[in-house]
Amino acid sequence: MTPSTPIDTELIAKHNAGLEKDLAADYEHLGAVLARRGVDLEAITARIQRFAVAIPSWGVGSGGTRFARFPVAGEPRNVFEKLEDCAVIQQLGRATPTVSPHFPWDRVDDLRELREFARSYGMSFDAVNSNTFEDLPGQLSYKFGSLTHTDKAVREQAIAHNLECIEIGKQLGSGALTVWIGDGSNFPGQLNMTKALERYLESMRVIVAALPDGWRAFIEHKLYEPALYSTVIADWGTSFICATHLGANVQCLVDLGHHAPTTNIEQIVSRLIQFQRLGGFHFNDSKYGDDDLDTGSIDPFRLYRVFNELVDASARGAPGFDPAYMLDQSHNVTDPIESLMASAMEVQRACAQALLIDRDALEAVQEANDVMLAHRIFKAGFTTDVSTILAEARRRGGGAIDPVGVYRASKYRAHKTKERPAAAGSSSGIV
Ligand code: LRH
Ligand code: MN
Repeated sequence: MTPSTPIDTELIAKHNAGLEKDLAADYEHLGAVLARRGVDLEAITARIQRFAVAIPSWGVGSGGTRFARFPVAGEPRNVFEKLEDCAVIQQLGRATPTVSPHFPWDRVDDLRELREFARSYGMSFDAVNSNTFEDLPGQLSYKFGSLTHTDKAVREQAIAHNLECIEIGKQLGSGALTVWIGDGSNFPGQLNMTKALERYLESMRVIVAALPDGWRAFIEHKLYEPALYSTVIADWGTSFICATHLGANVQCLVDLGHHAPTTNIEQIVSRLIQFQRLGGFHFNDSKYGDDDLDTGSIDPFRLYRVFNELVDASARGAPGFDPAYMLDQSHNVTDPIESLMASAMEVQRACAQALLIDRDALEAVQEANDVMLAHRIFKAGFTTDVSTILAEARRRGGGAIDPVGVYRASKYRAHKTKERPAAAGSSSGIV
């Protein structure tokens, strides 16, 4: 069944036709440059064509802050409209074949219909995200926590929600559950921190025991927010300890924005790979806190350093290395579709650049403690413009050489603005 395409394929072909000649010339030139460095351009392009990062369903709506949210016109009002927008990102960018859903934000009555709807666009579902950080009418409150709440009834409610997310995920064809909880405290003395973690492990054991064969659970740590003094799962160490206690199918998810600004995240990644507990990523960028800015927009060199660890692990065949790549961003001032297309490209860019590192040469000078040469060989990938590789991978995949250009030419947002009159108080989830 040929997937339906939200954007007119003629428009993509016409737009590409105007860019193909220059792309071919640039690609050939880059091929010559890389060949002199002993790098096979075709091998890199093939790797990038296979590269995939999941779209967060909550990312196609506008995000905001506690001060305000400025919804983009034609914002999706339900998960079906979110999937339509995700299909645009995939059709033009060719790097995002899966969507990571969030419940209850994406709740529907007929999950089979939802799965079929995604499949009709050639898309499928990645890790499902549970939500025990917001209260629903008629439910016990998560004000003082969820899986770690002092009240057993609240913990059981949070556990039941995660079990429901697993059931939903099974019907959607997902293979993993991401558990992020905001549990913690705002005042010293408010919480017995040891008991809180004991309650967390007790609750997670029930959830992990319900995981179907082949499924994984991802523990997502976060330094602070919404808790502003202590957070139960605040850092990779706590996440790692819990994962080792809970089972081989429990791993750690690294959201780039969930660390203190000075944290060496690539070293955390190397540790989690070494001990086979790297479950996956929520890619985004940040300057201060959990800013959820577009990936690669603030510190692309940090993303490159992270991908150096990932490419090295894959090159050496690190045991158990199978990270799930997902974006997790909040688009407060841009068109979410443009931001997500650009962000998926930045993840691909970091991967392609890290693939250019001459790892044998790097290892030799590292062993010899030739610091300057080691840094230069390491950085050579980052200082190489791989835009041509990304564009050629999109072109070969039937996508757009210039996704944002085609998206704007399609007037998709204008069409959706007419089709989707803003529903008061509607939100894609995050705020
Ligand atoms: C928490 C988080 C988590 C999601 C939420 C939308 O900050 O990163 O991954 O559940 O954002
Ligand atoms: Mn996240």
